[in-house]
Amino acid sequence: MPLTKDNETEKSGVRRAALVGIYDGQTVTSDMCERLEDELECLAFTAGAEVVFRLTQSRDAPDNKTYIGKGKLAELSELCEKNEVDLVIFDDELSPSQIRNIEDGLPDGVDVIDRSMLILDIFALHAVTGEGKLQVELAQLRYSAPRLAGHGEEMSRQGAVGGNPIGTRGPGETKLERDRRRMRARIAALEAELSELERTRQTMRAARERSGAVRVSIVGYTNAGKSTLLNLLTNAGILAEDKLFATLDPTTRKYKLPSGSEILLTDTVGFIRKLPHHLIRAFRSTLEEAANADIILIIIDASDPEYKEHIAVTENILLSLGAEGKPVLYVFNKCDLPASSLPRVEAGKEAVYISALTGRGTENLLAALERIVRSARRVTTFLFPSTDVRMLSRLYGSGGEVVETEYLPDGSVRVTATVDEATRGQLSRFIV
Ligand SMILES: Nc1nc2c(ncn2[C@@H]2O[C@H](COP(=O)(O)OP(=O)(O)OP(=O)(O)O)[C@@H](O)[C@H]2O)c(=O)[nH]1
Ligand SMILES: [Mg+2]
Repeated sequence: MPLTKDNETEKSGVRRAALVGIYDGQTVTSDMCERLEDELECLAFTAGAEVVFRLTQSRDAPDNKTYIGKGKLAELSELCEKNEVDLVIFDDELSPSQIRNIEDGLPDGVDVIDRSMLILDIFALHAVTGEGKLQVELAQLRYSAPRLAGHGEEMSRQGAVGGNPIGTRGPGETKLERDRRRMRARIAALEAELSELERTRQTMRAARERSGAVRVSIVGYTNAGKSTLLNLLTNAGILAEDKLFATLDPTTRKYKLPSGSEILLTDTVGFIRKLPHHLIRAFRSTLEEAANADIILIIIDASDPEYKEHIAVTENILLSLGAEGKPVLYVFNKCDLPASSLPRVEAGKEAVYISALTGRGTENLLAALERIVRSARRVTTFLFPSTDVRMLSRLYGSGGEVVETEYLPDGSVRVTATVDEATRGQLSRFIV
């Protein structure tokens, strides 16, 4: 992909990049734009590029043809020439025609990529497991399919002349058509392979659910410290580093809370603003697994001035994955670092303050978690033998929601309901 391309810069391994963004002055102020570009620079750095300069333009909306205005594009072209830049990164997803138009306005040999492509590149660099690699490849193909350049469309189609030669698409097919067909075939193959893997994972998930341990997922903005926290608690040995999207594959570890109850903690892929929808789609099953936990820990980098935006992005992605109504604990991390002010959450939400690096504050995190585990409701199936059917009233009286009731021929009753830990404890001998 672009950041490790075959030109002279490959010798040093680093491409010289420029960042381009626009801000409207209202939803995004120039101050905020600066910080958003810091984030883009981090992404570029993570992907192996060196940012030489940044260019921003204040305008209400992107230009249809060239994203930035014509004059600005000319300025960008000059700056690229002067600074020997060979890669320009735009902070938004560009349309295929915008990419072409911008490239036409820049010196030869300068590549244009957008934020989505940059994030896809990072995912491709960081994917480790087979499933992660397949998910990234699928997202990349879906992203590039509509962007395949139209070169060759004008090629002759002799083979197609005089009817439709069944099974001999070869000579009549342009290179573009062939590329598109291959892409479609590869996409279909990847989808099939991934759904097979997903089935295996569902079986494992079902086994975990039967184990009765409460599932707690650690989610949050990329680089917030999710993996560091799981490592701190469970010595999971996951790679945690100051790079964006260090983790792509979920890791689950058992953890015993001080009171003795066992939970399953899962660390998963991080979120970011404008996370390409192709990635969300390709990683949907991974993300849904995180969102489907019994309890969600949202980890936030408390030292980041954009922390509120990070919370909003995280909450929105969780909502889109169907996690509404789950118990959430907000965990402000990196409290060992200086922050401009003590970050807070809205009234009614619960927050703790920790440093996953030094371990400070973990006792508060665990105490809060214990409380939530005790009150968290979980879907549980009970089987009451005919002799104990009266115990049903205790279940109904617990305030949980009954999902399904089944009266079996032998007089026993099987009930699936969402119940809290206390009720689970009282009725534990009936749990299936
Ligand atoms: N100062 C400080 N640094 C921390 C703390 N927690 C994590 N870090 C650092 O922040 C960086 C990111 O940590 P990770 O645990 O990889 O973050 P993550 O949320 O798993 O990130 P992704 O997997 O990339 O989404 C690493 O360099 C950590 O050492 C903390 O409490 N204090
Ligand atoms: Mg991580």
